[in-house]
Amino acid sequence: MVFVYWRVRNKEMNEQSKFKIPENHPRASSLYFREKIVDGLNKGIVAPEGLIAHGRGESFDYLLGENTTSAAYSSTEAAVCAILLSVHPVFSINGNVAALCSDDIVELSNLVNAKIEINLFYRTAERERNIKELLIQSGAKEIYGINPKNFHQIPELSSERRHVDVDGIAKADLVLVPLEDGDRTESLMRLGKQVIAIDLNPLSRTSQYATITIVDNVIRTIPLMIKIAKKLTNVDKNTLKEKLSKYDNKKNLDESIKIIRSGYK
Ligand code: PTJ
Repeated sequence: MVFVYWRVRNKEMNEQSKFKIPENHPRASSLYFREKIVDGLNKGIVAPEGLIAHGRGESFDYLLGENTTSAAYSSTEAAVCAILLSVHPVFSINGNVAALCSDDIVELSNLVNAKIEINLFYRTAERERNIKELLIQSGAKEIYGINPKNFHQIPELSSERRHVDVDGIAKADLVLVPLEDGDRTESLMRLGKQVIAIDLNPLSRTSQYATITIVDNVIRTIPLMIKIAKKLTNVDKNTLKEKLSKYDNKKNLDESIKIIRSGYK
């Protein structure tokens, strides 16, 4: 099933690829997404530093076998349960995530009733506008985090990420932070919010501090979350709570680290 999904996806991406990287190339998917990131840079969506972040992600992905591990599957399922149980979920979107998977982000946000907020580390008004436009093209109705009149500051956070929307992250009880840098997760947790991180590096501060850490590539995680959400949206809350109660983030992180150290998938 997963194989069929990526065969179809690679065919589509081959058609869009400027360099027509062959679909049967062993790392075709990774190369298509590399092209998307560069395209995002050229369109003023990705920060130049985003290319370096992507390269760091690629190296961890390589060590994880460029596949969703069973540990990543469990954390993805737990994350969907937590989102469906939350009252005010918000997806925090940066340049890399927008360039890699804006359509999937919008589809998932609609499925689980989550708001989308743009929150940039290398914040510029121009990139915010470009990212907003891309998300609107992908079908988003409302985008938070870009109107300074609506800003609230996260205490103790000095980076540009401290400005959050009063109607978005400021009042969220759960924030999805795909591909995140540094110390924001700790601040959000101190404010009593649940944080779901998607980060290929299980050792990052974000991964270590989040409530639920998905050690996987965002390009695989968001489509998988969509698939799981479609199955779970009509499941009753007690069943979701029971599934979530069985999840242990520390154990799951240790499992991902073990996979990287051993070289097995
Ligand atoms: O768009 P902006 O201005 O908000 O900037 C975004 C970046 C990503 C440039 C910024 O947040 C940054 O510098 O991030 P870091 O500190 O490089 O951290 C990114 C983390 O995401 C690293 O731990 C990477 O291993 C991981 N990562 C990179 N690509 C992916 C990823 N995790 C999941 N999926 C990926 N595709």
